Amino acid sequence: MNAKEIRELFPILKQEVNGHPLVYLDSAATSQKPVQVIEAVDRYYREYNSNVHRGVHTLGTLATDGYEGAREKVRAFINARAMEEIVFTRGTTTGLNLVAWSYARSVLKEGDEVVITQVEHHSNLIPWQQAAKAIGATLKYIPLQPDGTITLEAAEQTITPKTKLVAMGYVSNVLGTVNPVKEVADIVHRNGGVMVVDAAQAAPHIRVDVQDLDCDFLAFSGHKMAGPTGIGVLYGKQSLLESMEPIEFGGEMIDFVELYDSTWKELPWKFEGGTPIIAGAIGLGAAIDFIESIGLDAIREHELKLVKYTMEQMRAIEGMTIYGPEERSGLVTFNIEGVHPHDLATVLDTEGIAIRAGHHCAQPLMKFLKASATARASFYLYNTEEDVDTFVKALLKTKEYFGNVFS
Ligand code: 7TS
Repeated sequence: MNAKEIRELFPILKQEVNGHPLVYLDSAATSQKPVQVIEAVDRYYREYNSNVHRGVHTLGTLATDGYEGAREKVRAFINARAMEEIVFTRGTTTGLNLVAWSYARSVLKEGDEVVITQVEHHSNLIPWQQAAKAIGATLKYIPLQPDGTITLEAAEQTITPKTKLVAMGYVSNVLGTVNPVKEVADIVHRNGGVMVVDAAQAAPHIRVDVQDLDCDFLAFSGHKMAGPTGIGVLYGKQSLLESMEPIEFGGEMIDFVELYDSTWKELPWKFEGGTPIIAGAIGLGAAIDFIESIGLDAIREHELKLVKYTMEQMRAIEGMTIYGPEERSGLVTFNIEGVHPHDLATVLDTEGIAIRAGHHCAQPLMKFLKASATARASFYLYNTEEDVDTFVKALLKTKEYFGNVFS
């Protein structure tokens, strides 16, 4: 299937916005959903909506099978050893917070080190800031190269036997950098720590294999990979998850409850207190089937071609700054001299083009880039070269407009 055929499977992309065919270049914020995912969620609500893990009635069994079937799809998708290692969460943010609240706060001690980078999304930065403060641990940053990349030498120098936890994004949501998380995990393990991977921008675009990476925890969101909002995954090595306490208590996650004490269900359910995100999980399962039917290699190849095509054209525009290294995932973050990114995004919107402008939830990285804000175009499997052409044409028009107004 080519990108145009794939695009046909996304109903939202068929509309006009502000009188122009929609060009959606904001998939790093959230991706659009194919008809297969929309229908899977719709079918659940129309045909077998019911709570899970309790009823003996037919709909309850169907809902439980759908929910747990989705867990197995996630397990296979990231090549985890066992379904016990797959915890459904609300998204990447919730997954990382679960590790910070449960694992970090119980295992780390005063004087231990937590290591992250200045590239991180706030969701993979603030939970560690807060945990380090609460514990009295030291938060350390791996120094960046001028283009925002991380070298293994810098990682080796920063990570020490005092480092009990390293958290790193697999793919940057601003620079598109694909970080060497497997190699960093090896450094972390040699020093006796655990490796946490933020795979929010990786899982939709590249093959994530938790056994190959040998990471200890890995979090991602369904909504960035063609699935519904409100569902995400925390992978954790079974022995670590077993040693951890839940952070949410109530229904669904208990085994026995007595007046003054209670016991928890086994993995993964002890971390899934309350009625779970049933429709979301079923939708995520359908999204995984969809992605696998296209193939992650094909998705990656398509995005690399698009991003190369885009950057070639953008570089020809005078006053253009493109942030990040040449080698990257399917996104371009940039600034055009004389045009504020918010103005740019607003003008592009009048032409039906959706891009993101701002700090992209990465204020420390903006500081490193010496930019208060940037614009970002991000691609997914449904974007075409025509989308890029429309986008570049609109960039030129906007630049010319602002040049004339302010000169
Ligand atoms: N980590 C990274 C690398 C991200 O890009 C995002 C969301 C998150 C974590 C948080 O994911 P959530 O699903 O829990 O919100 N990134 C973006 C973005 O780049 N634009 O909008 C959201």
